[in-house]
Amino acid sequence: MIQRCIQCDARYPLEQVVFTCDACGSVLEIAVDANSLGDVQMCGRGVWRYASFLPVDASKRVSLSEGDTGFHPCPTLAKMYGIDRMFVKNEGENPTCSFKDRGMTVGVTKAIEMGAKAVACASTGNTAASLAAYGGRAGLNAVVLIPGGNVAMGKIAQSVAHGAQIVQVDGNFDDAMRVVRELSAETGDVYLLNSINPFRLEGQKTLAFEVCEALGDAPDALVLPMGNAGNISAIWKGFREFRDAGLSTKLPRMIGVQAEGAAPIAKFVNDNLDKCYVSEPETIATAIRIGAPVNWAKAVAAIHDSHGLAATVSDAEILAAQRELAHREGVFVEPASVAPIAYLKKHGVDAETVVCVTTGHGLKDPDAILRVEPTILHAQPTLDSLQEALGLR
Ligand code: AN7
Repeated sequence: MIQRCIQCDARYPLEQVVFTCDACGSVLEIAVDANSLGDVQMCGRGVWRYASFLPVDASKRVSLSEGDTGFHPCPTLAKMYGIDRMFVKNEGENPTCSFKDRGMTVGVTKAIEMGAKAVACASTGNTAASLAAYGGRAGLNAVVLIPGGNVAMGKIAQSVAHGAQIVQVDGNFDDAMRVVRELSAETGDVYLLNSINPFRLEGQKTLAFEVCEALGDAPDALVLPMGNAGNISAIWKGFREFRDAGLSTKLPRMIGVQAEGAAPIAKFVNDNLDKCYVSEPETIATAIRIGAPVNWAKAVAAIHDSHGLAATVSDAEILAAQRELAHREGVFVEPASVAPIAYLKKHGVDAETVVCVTTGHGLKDPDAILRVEPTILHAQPTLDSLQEALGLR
């Protein structure tokens, strides 16, 4: 395995700390020749089951048993939306309740291999919570930069609990991202663990492997939210590697969904913009309130190569779908995570088997669900009063 520039194919050894190509400035990926993996050994469960596909020493892993998340059939919603077979891969069932843990277990293991003293990220909340947990466990100082306001309460609570140094930056996520990149470039000891780090994305690709194993092959379509677009890139890479290793036969269409007010990739793909960027991104789905996605080039390639698409949904559609998924299927996820469901509710999909990736737990952001005043009945502690409150008499 080696690090490779996705644009100009320049190569860098795995031991080199480098996030963008010295030659052309584009992002890097880990080149894995899955054809040559031979008989792949898959033992145990979760991310490390797929250690043969990962570019770090599994015996030194920093792990909290990430991956192996719930894979839930959604027959009620499938029927409502006119879809043959619909599943939710619920990444809220990871240790810190988001998909970031898949990447962080590999990324922090890499940080230890590289002798880092500290790990850092800019984050809309979930990366920070995950970095704080894994960094703390590994004995590293964790530095998390969050945008001013608009970070969900549960995520901040996690970063506090895990003992991170939390810096609120006067600006949005994109500003925080720029300055944390400057910090890690300046200070060799601070290892950057945003999704511009290709090692982190290697962990995230294992979601594709789990889905293939659960279904016996890849689905026809995979729908997921996009922010920095690391996850769609990672998962698409995973599907290709599993197929190249002879472990699956199909590839899914990759459907990336953004919130209307923060949709640089959907606009870039659908409206032929010359730059993948929106200023002042705004959405209730604060996790994906991102205007300058660092992995846009990888995501655009994934959408193009898979014959997929990039779409948008409104905040109102997100909130409606959030309740519908929780109510009808018992799966409560945060607003960003439900963008794929909102998309399917609105448009359906021309595919037999569809998998939605719900990326983070609903309790991360209790304020979002409680924006609409909940109906809470009141009763005296007597049977009469209870029956009356419930309208049973
Ligand atoms: C719940 O934590 O960017 O497209 O800083 O928390 O891979 O960026 C979070 C992103 C989707 C988008 N769903 O994933 C961060 C951060 C949830 C998220 C995304 C995020 P990418």
